[in-house]
Amino acid sequence: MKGAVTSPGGIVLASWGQISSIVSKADIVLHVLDARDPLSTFSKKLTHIVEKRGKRLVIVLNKSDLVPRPVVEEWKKYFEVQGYPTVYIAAARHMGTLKLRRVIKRSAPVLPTVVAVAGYPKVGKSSIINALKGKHSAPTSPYPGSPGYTRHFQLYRVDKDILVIDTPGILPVEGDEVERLIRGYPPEKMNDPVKPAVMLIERILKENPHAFLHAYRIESTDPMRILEELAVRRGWFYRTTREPLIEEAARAVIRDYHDGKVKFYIRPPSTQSIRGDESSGY
Ligand SMILES: Nc1nc2c(ncn2[C@@H]2O[C@H](COP(=O)(O)OP(=O)(O)OP(=O)(O)O)[C@@H](O)[C@H]2O)c(=O)[nH]1
Ligand SMILES: [Mg+2]
Repeated sequence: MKGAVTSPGGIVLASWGQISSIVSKADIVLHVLDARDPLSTFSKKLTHIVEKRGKRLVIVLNKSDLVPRPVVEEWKKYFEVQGYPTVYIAAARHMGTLKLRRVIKRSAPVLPTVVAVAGYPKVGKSSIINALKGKHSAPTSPYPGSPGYTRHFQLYRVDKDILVIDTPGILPVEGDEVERLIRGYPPEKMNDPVKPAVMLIERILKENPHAFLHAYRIESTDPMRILEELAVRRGWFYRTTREPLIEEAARAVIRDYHDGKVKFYIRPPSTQSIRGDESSGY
């Protein structure tokens, strides 16, 4: 198997060579998406690899506890219309695991079956394995690169019929820029956390203009003002100039997004297709 790759932020990721090799070994691939923003965490390249090898792909919308039920139901329909069996779960709360187990067994060509879990960093791949197993076996962590994140491929037995392979995250180069930045760098190691935080704040405000009022009691809807006010409230100032330390506020916003403390979700587009053109680029 070819070696892993490292993100510019120093996070160990799965290479496409490794993913291809794991897909070849698996019967089913769970493509885990963040239910709050499924399209930004969807990898067309992964689905093409799975389809090319004739394996079954199941979309798993995780963190569905952070999204209203009717919205996650809409997303489920959205992906099913595109031909993907789809399940929504909240792995951290062990919700939806019976359903997921059922879909795995129904999709399996033979039992016992080998299932690979793949997706962007921090969508909850390892948490899903723990939820299926019913106990904490696969290490997990809250932020990209924080201790416990997945660096190696590892096989877990979930029950007598299901073996699951945990994988490090993937970050397609053609993928969403905000996600590549906030999932490719540990927040504390970002040289410029302000740019991704501003992009993230803009995306969040577009869907939920009250997100920062609810999260921080900040009324402004200007991204830089939000960062300044947050820094002031938390007492984060440059020692020399006493100006608000907006970099620290930017890191806090990114962490609070990962933690689900800033409330946000996207509704599915009504017509857009995610399948795209097979010949388009990779
Ligand atoms: N709210 C919520 N948080 C979740 C859920 N599932 C996982 N998380 C949290 O999301 C974070 C990331 O979970 P992991 O299982 O480590 O994610 P991963 O995809 O394996 O991450 P990498 O190994 O770094 O690629 C952890 O803090 C989990 O507690 C969920 O269903 N709801
Ligand atoms: Mg993991």
